[in-house]
Amino acid sequence: MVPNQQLLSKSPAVHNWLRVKKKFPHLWCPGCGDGIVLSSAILALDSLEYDKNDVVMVSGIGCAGRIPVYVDCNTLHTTHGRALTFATGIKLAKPHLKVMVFMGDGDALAIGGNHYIHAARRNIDLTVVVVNNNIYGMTGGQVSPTTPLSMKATTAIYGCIEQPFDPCELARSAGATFVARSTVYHVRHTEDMIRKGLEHKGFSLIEIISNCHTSYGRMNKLGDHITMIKHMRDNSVMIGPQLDQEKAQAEGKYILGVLHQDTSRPELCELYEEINKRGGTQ
Ligand SMILES: Cc1ncc(C[n+]2csc(CCOP(=O)(O)OP(=O)(O)O)c2C)c(N)n1
Ligand code: SF4
Repeated sequence: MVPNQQLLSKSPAVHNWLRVKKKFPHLWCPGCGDGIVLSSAILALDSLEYDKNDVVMVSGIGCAGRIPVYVDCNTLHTTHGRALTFATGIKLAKPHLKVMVFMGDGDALAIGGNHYIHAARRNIDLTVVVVNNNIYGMTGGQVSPTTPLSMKATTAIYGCIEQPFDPCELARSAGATFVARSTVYHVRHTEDMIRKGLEHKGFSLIEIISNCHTSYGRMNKLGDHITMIKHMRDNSVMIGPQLDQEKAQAEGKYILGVLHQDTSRPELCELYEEINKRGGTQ
């Protein structure tokens, strides 16, 4: 596919950060939220004026795991569920690098669930974006740890009977020091949450609610991508002192914004550097 020159000329960030000639066309279904997450991440990086050579994007497998493939920086496309282990190694070896991780909900919380809680517990300085579409998108719609109760999947044809995880609550209770949520409807807000995550020193989790209309939407008769994204618009509330969180949760609203930030805990690479400086002495 010949890149759309008109589109490119309008957005310098696209010129700067995408592997336009090598990797396109992308493999996502038209209307998939993954493209919005990709552009928001690029705009966040661009606005912070990071040098591409200092940025690393790591992912596992899945539709969301394809996000780094299209970005012109250091990228590592690893095995399903293991992105955080590779990212941890990179960050410990080269702490000056800005390491981002992109995962789907299955990748992050099912096969990768163990790594998720331990990376958060360690408070290592990674910016972790979990694209939550409530399903295994790439493999055709199996149930994931975020599939809501009673919703259908190819492996839950009568409706899901398992209690789902809240990725933000899980990360926070495991020790993440920055936790935020947005949706692919809230494009600028998504960019802002990613930017704030990048600026935070420590384990940052940004959950982006996204649409998989092809699998999850079709199986649950949720309509096309536009209908699903409008549903996010109509069912989201911003966190703030006025918000009755319990009520919002009971009404099934998505609570968006920075849900948790703690700047008091030391970051893992800094502690590791201190030990190295002491050379093993007490
Ligand atoms: C070890 C291993 N197990 C299973 C798979 C098959 N597989 C590929 S992607 C995927 C799930 C993808 O779902 P998710 O992580 O939620 O991402 P999405 O595609 O929805 O973005 C699975 C099970 C695999 N590639 N490797
Ligand atoms: S299968 Fe779902 S998650 Fe994957 S590209 Fe299509 S819409 Fe997106």
